[in-house]
Amino acid sequence: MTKVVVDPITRIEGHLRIEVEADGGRIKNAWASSTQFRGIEIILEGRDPRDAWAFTQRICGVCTTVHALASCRAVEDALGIDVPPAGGLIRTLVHGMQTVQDHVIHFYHLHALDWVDVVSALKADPGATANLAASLSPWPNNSKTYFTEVQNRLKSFVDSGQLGIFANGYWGHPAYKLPPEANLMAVAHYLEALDWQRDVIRLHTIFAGKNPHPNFLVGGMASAINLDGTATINAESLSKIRDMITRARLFVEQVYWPDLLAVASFYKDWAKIGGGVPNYLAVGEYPENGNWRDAESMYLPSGVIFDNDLSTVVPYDQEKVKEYINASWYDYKEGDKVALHPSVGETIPHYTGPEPPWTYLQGEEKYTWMKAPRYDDKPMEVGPLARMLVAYASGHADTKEVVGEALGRLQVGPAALFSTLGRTAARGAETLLLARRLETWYDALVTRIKSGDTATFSQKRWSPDTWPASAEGYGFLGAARGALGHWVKIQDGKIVHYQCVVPSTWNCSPRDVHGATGPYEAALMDNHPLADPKRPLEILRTIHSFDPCMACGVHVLDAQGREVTQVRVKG
Ligand code: NFE
Ligand code: MG
Repeated sequence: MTKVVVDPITRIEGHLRIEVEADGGRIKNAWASSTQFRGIEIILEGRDPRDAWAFTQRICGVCTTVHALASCRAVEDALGIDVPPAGGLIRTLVHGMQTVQDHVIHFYHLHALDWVDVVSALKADPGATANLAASLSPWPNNSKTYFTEVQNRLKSFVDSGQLGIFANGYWGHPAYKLPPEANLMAVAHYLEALDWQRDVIRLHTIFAGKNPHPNFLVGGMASAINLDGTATINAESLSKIRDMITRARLFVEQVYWPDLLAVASFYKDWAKIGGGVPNYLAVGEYPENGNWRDAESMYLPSGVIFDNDLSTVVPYDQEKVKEYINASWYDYKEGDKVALHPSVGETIPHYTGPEPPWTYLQGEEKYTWMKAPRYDDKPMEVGPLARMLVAYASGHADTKEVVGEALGRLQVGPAALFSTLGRTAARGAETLLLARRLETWYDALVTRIKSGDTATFSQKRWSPDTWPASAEGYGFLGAARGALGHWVKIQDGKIVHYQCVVPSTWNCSPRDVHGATGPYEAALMDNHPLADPKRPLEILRTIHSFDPCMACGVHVLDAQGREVTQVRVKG
């Protein structure tokens, strides 16, 4: 057995350590550890619930809207606050564009280089690259001149001995399969996506003041609409929004989606690797009438799939969510073996591991700062794949069309979705659906505004005098990385209890009391190759396919700011 430690996993948000045991070119066992502790749930206690969104939003700088929205919903649920439709639709647009931007950044900047060899792109013929790109898409930038220019930029990086943002890749690894032209095309789009994402996310600055960390408001949005105003959302700013939405859709349709399918076609063996946990959970998202309480209005449905069975979607019930800590550096008052529902959840940090720098955490009973959320006592994968599977199995027409297109192009059946490649393809499919749907939501908002319905905020229950002495609420969100839940208790106008169960906590969860592994661990143990333990490219492929965010997942700071930066391989 060869023991391999990858710490930190790069091109993610936060601090993630992966340990595996491998034999004969396959991974036999895996442990996922989040190595940094924070404390957001604790610092919310005693605060005004109307401020909670701004604190929880700082959990993460990547999904910079999602905790704010989940928090607003939790407080609105507790206090019986309704959001006016125009305010709700603005939230849908803000969250929708967030997800589209986040998924595209993930593909090009966090994940593509697991599949795309930057150094090989130097060998590409720019004319042939232009022909390849033209065969895939009508995107106007795909000319020989353009690819020559990108290749020259890359050459100057390499000639200077500084690959810059492309330093430290496993270039030349035999698991890279793309021809040089496909590599050059993808690198060009990597660079182009940097400009694109900056432009389209300006939607947040118009609707919510800034990005990252746009402004939200319990009871609606702090965005006044007056078509004739100058400091409000007006006809001119709406037309800018419309342009951003079009730009978002065109890039996704003509660049991201064709690139993804083209790259995937060279890696079809990854449709049989890295599935792992066979259970999938989606909470539903994107209220099309602006009312998050209206399950019927959700563009993407909620539901749960067990054992890879796409014939049955079980309704989601938040009461069935519980968190274990038997393998996590926390205590529960009732001991280590129980699972607690988040409404009575406890955050009592208690580090019991060895003094860093660690040799191995495997073999320790507790090995991570992640708790282990379970649904009906089962580990669950959450995220775009879970959402696309739940939607597909529920007969959601748009999803069936787009996922069907991908399966047809790759000539694989739906079972191929339960894999590393399936996870990455599902994220692209979801991006395409949302990028197209943004226009529908924009039109719904404009129709409302034209009819004179411009209220974005409800003041009715703003004052604490109107609140009950005690209240309890649950807010959910179909966040970019998956199902997110916030649970709040309010007493005499103040927060007395707050818990977040977050997408990356689900996916990076450790073993539970039954010994069941979390999704990252299970995926690495599912028919998983590791050709060269010194260059663990395959581990990156599968872990990145989940789009990990440790900041979200632990949401709870290492006071000593420890840094652990080696990749260690022990024979
Ligand atoms: Ni920090 Fe976040 C949340 C996670 S969702 S990225 O919630 O996990 O995109
Ligand atoms: Mg939590």
